[in-house]
Amino acid sequence: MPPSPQGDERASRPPLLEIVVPAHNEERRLPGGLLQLCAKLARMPFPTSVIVVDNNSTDRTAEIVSGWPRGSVPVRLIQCATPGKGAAVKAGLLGTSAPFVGFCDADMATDLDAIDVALGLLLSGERVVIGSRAHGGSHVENRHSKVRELGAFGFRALAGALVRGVGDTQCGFKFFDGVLARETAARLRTPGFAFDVELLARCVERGSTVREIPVRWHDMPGSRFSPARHTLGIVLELGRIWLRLHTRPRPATAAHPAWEPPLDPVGYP
Ligand SMILES: Nc1nc2c(ncn2[C@@H]2O[C@H](COP(=O)(O)OP(=O)(O)O)[C@@H](O)[C@H]2O)c(=O)[nH]1
Ligand SMILES: [Mg+2]
Repeated sequence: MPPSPQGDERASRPPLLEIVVPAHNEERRLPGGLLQLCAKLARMPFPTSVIVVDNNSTDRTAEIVSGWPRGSVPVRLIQCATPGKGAAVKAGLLGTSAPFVGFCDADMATDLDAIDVALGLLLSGERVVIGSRAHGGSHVENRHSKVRELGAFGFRALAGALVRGVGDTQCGFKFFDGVLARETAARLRTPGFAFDVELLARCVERGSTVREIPVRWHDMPGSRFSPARHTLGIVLELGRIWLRLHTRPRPATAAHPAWEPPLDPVGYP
């Protein structure tokens, strides 16, 4: 279908909301996911755009994005040389410029209606709004194996010690004030699946609260996550996050401004 003149006009305006989709070898799930996301964003009454971040996929992921038809929601591709979902989300967030940004998974496991709630909260002053399968109002359809469930239980216990008070750090559906997201992404060092923990911990470190919202979440087949391949890496990542957060100087917050040396009246002209 050719792009409509209104679509062209809207797509040429700077987006108010930009959404990052990390994607690795997603030729099967990405087309359906992008269709859903673009349809949802096209119904929003302001310009939006999508950034898909690929890590040298060996399938048609990149081609699908570069050949995505022009419409009212521009979709662009970023290639990230560093492997891992965390590295991809970091590259995507750093490629944004909108006042509000977020990320979601290519499989759209989280029902996209939650974008309306997230954006409403950001507009009313919240700076970090995340989908939470632990929220009492969430509807979660989970088909994970018992092994993955057990791993998730252990992960939550460790992650809870790093970002206190957050019930679900791992739902792939997070929205932010754009400036905060770009500042924290610039400091993000975790390349793999545990990156959400570091990202949230850094937002909290900068004085932001994390608002969890209910989601409708369906486990989708075709996950890139393998308990056998990824568990050890994730535990190591959590250990490194702990070290980074507890052994480096903390950034200044409004409550704890950075110490600055007093002006030296003698050396000052
Ligand atoms: N760019 C990139 N995306 C990744 C990588 N690993 C996972 N993803 C993406 O992260 C999202 C969540 O992955 P998924 O396999 O659904 O994990 P699960 O929902 O936790 O089982 C999907 O969009 C994946 O394509 C990676 O190494 N690079
Ligand atoms: Mg998934």
